[in-house]
Parts: sequence; C-alpha cells; structure tokens
Amino acid sequence: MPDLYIDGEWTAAAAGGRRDVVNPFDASVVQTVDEADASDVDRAVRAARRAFREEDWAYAPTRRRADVLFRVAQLLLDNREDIARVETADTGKTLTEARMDVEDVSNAFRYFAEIAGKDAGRVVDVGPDVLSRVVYQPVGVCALIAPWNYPLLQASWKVAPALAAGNTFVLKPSEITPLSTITMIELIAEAGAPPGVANLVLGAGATVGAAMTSHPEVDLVSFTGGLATGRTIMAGAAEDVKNIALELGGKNPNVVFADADFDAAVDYALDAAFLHSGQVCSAGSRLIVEDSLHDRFVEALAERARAIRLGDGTDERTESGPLSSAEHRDKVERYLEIGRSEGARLVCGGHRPDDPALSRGFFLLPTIFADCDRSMRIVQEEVFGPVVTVERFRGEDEAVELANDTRYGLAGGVWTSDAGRAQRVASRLRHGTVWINDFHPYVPQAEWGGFGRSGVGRELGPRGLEEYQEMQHIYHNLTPQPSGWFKG
Ligand code: TXE
Repeated sequence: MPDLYIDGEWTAAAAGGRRDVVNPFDASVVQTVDEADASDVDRAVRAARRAFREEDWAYAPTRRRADVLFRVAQLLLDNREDIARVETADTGKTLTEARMDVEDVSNAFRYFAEIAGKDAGRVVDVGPDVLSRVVYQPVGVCALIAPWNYPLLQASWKVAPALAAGNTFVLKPSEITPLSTITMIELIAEAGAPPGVANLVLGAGATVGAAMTSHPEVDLVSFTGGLATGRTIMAGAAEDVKNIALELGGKNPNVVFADADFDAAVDYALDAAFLHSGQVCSAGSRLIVEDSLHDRFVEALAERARAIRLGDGTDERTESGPLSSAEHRDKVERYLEIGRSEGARLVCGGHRPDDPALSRGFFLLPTIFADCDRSMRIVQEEVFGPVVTVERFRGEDEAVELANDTRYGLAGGVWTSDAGRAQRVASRLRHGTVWINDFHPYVPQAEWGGFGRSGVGRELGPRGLEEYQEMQHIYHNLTPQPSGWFKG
C-alpha cells in the first residue's frame, strides 16, 4: 500500500520518491516509504480545502466529530502493542515508553472529544432587540508538522484538537519517524473521518514542510521542533498572515534545595535528564543544586547514571535506547566537545558505549557535566541528548535567577520539603510548566507550551482547542428599522 493519504485515498508520491526509514538501534532499514514533493503537498492542501467546504465536517454538529475522535481513541488502544512496536523500531525508545505513549495519545483524542462541544461561546447582553453571540468557528486548513522524538504523541496534540474544532489538515511527521503516524491516519479513516479531512504527506522539512507552510490555501501552521526551524516557519507564515502555533523545546532547569527528599530528587533528576536519552523537549537538562547538597547529590546521580542499562528498546530489560539518528548523535557529540572546551568537569559518560552489541546503533552514554556556569553554551543551548549540566546556588533568589537565565521557558522542576518556598519559587519561574517534587508529568487537561523562545501558543487543555478556532461575533438585530443616519 502506498504511504501518502490524500482525499481519502492511499497514494504514491507523484514523482515516485522513496525514503528508507532506519532503526536507530542497529541502523537497519525498517521500511521504505513514499517521499512526497511540493506537487503532492499541493494535492493534499487542495483536498483539505475541498473537504472543509464540502464534506459533512466543519459545520456538522460537534457530536459527529466527537464520535470519530472517541473511535480513534479506542482503536489506538485496540492496536496498542503493534503501534508501540513500530514506534520503538522507528525511534529506538523502549517498548515500555512507547506503550505509555500510545495510551497518552488515546487519552488526548478522548479529551478533545469530550471538550469539543462543551463551550458554545457566549451570549452578549445588548438588550431585548438583539441576539448577540460570540461563537467558535474552525480556522480552516491546517498544516501540522511533527518532530521525531515523540512522533505519535506530538502529532496527536495537533490532530485531535484540529479535528475536534472542525478543521481539515495536512500532516507531516518527521522524515525519520513516519511509521506510527501512517497507522494513526489509517485509524482516523477507519473511525469515519470523511475524505479530505485528514491528509498525510511524508518527506523532508526543507521541501515538503516548506511547501506546506508557504501554501496560500493553508490557514494555520502548527509546528513542534527546533528553534531554528521554528524561526523559518514563523517568518514564512508572515507572508499570508497565517495563524501559527510553535513548540520549540527548552533548556529546562531542575532546582534542588537541600531540604528535598534526597532519594526521590536523585531518582527524578535521573529521569528528567536521561529519559529517552534526553530527547525530550521538557528534559531537565540543567540541574541547579543548593551548595550544601551539591557534592553528595552529584555523586549519587553519577552512580545511578553509570548504571543505566542501554540497549534494544524491544528488550524489556533495556532502560534507555539510542539517539534517533546518526546526524543527531553527531550534534550531541559536538556539544560534548563544547562542554569540555568550556571547562565543564566531566563526571561520567561523554562518549559512545564500549559494548560491541551497541556499536551499530546511535548510542551515547549518559553524561554529567559539573562545575558549570551560566555563561557556557552547554548550559544555555538545547543539546537534546543524554547530557545534564550541574550548577550550584546559595539561597532562593539565586536559584530563581539561575533557573530563569535562559531564552527558553518550557518547563522546570523545584525540589523542596518547604511548601511555602515551593509555591513561591514555582510562581517566580518563567516557564510554561513547573513541577514541584516531580518531573515530566503532563495531563491532557492542562495547557502545555512555553514562555520566551520555547514557542507561541499552547497545546492540550481548553487553550489547545482554541488554537484551532476562530472567534466570531454574530450580531442579530431582531427588529430591524431604518437607522435614519443619513437624512437625504
Ligand atoms: O528538527 P526540525 P531537527 C530540537 C533539538 C534538535 C533540534 C534540531 O534541539 O537537536 O531541534 O532537530 C520539519 N519547513 N528539537 O533539525 O528540523 C522536519 O521535517 C517546515 C526540539 O531534526 O525542527 C520535522 O518534521 N518544516 C523538539 C520537523 O520540522 C520543516 C523536537 C522537526 O524538525 C522545515 C525535535 C522547514 N523549513 C527537535 N525544516 C521539541 N520541541 O520537542 C524541518 N522541518
């Protein structure tokens, strides 16, 4: 079966392009898929426009769309194991994490199905002769561009609200991790989305992605990925004044006070930094530890980091997989060099594993740099690998100052047993999500997104739906009379 999905049909790329999808565990080819070009994007966008105008979708009762989303949520669970295995082969992440991702994706579909019709807008009181309503309308045709670290999850945070609000879309997963997204589109079709509502194109960002974001028939672009690409997309969207939502990652502080529960804080600092080899937009890659606790904390963290079991994601004993691609590992290795040359002290890791069983995969050892300071690039720039930097602080004010000394602002953690301090520090952090005595959890009911250069707009929560809605004021004069403004 061909891999592009346009106007309700599975179709090959017009120019016959193909691309190998590689398993990062051993560099083997998992599958070869169709590779679109700008002409396929044009077909897909036109199909989405047609469906927006003609299909029983954009202006159908909300129930119609919610039913489709509820069905997708169930189909995802019915196919959980198969999808998780595909995601593991594509990304290298552990099966345990991939299974959790599928459940989270199902929850996102269910959440947006539940809230789709909850808020019908409001009636504005203008007096008895006027019915004045402020209502929500779909934005139109959406270009949705997802990254490779959580391919299915991040696509679903766009697809589910876009559908719930009555939009049609063209979706592009990352060229290196398209497989689980193909399955998701199959399930959306099976769940009853009309032809042209959900369209899928595969291919490179510079060609296919750029054709999507510059297409004049696209009304909204939602993108998750790197800062540099986000800037390009934002500049491109200006031409047609498209609506835009961007999630661009972070350099997320994890602040540990000396009165924190030591074992829990060490354990979560490990998760924060090394889950999915640090390829998480909210990774706690910047550890900030109170001076009096610092040495003991770093020692305990390093002992645990050295024990992380790297391996094949399908092996249930594996705790962490490889990086997603050879190119991405090259980038992270350049940062290891930068860290060393800036004078950061390498506590553990810093190179590829010696284990011959891992030699074909894109692995790097969990790495801790201590004695870091905020002027260092390794502290300021998103490395997006299994690399954590450690800084020291004395007192609450310095902790806050360091944690906010970033141009990003996606997420952060605070560890302390003093509830007052926890709340005080949390509300001073300039980050979109703050965890207290925890790290990483998110829930579909709460907005996700960043301050500063972490992006524009929010995903999840009621606001995550609003991103895909236009507000419309409908003013109805119930007793029209001549106005008499012009006398002639
Ligand atoms: O991402 P890109 P890259 C960060 C992380 C990483 C860096 C670069 O620091 O090292 O970004 O990663 C598509 N027009 N994050 O280069 O390019 C691309 O095809 C339209 C953070 O791999 O941003 C893919 O589908 N689309 C992050 C998507 O953008 C374009 C997740 C993301 O790829 C395009 C991933 C263009 N001109 C990386 N160029 C997070 N926020 O979670 C590329 N794309």
